[in-house]
Amino acid sequence: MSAVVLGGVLVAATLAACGGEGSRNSGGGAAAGKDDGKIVMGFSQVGAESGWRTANTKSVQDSAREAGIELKFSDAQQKQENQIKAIRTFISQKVDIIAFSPVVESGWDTVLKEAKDAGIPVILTDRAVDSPDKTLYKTFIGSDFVVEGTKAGEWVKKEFASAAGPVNMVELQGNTGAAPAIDRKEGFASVLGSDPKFKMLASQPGDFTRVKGKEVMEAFLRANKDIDLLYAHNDDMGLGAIEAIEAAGKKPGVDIKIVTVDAVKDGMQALADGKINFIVECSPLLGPQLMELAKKVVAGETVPERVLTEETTFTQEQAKAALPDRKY
Ligand code: GYE
Repeated sequence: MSAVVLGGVLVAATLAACGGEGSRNSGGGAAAGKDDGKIVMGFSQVGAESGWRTANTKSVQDSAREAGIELKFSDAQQKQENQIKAIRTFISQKVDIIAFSPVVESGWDTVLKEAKDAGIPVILTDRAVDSPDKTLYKTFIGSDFVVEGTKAGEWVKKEFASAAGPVNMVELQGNTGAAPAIDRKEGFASVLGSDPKFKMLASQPGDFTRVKGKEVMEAFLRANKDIDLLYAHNDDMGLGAIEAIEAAGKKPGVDIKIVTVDAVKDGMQALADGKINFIVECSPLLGPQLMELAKKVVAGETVPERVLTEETTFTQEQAKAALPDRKY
């Protein structure tokens, strides 16, 4: 693992634990991985913060195996510095391609420039970066998070159409600075923000985790006696909040209506059980398309700048029907 030293001790340990085998190629820039015809992909994952993330990791790992792509997988534990180290390690290992899901939007230009200078193409998966220089990556595959927020807002508007108001809302955001947190907030506010009937009482990060979702919801409940609606940027935070709501003696889905994003199994179950009222789907199954794009990029083919994921929404009845076949 000598090449790993460049990336720092922490990442070396992470990669070793994940079965990374260090530098197997002997120079020659981006083409170095092709000595046995096998594409080598370095993948830096955000973490394991949610059911969505677990399903996404499995999709990437399974698809790499099926596509015959060797995957060097690194888990950043929701820390940007770990992702930067992992990417530097992949560069020093001369992988053929780097794919990553940026934990936050900003601060990637330097490391992306290093990859570009080393001749290693980068694919963004799931989350975007805000770099103005679009030549720093080949393509971005993932959902339109603003549209997801808009769908959530539109449901709320309809659900409370006949209510006199005010409709008192609270919001659990994803981790600060993450594309889905910024965009889901923006999409939701674009529908309800200018309507005086809808009042956002509090909006705070719950980091996309159940534990934090519960904790922040407890604080919301302590500070606000009359909450009509919770908008959680993912199912896991919504599920944590449900525990807090029940502990406060209220009925989730009835006393406080809940809308979330993702549609992972646990979320869909809570929706079918009447504890969540509406879920906007966000598909984590990005693996197959990612591997297809990676093969094209490594072969020098042009790929679209943006690959959008197709998604739907679920009511309680639709969740009951969809649950038996739900894969994640
Ligand atoms: O919604 C959330 C996860 O980036 C789309 O990250 C992803 C989000 C997903 O932690 O559950």
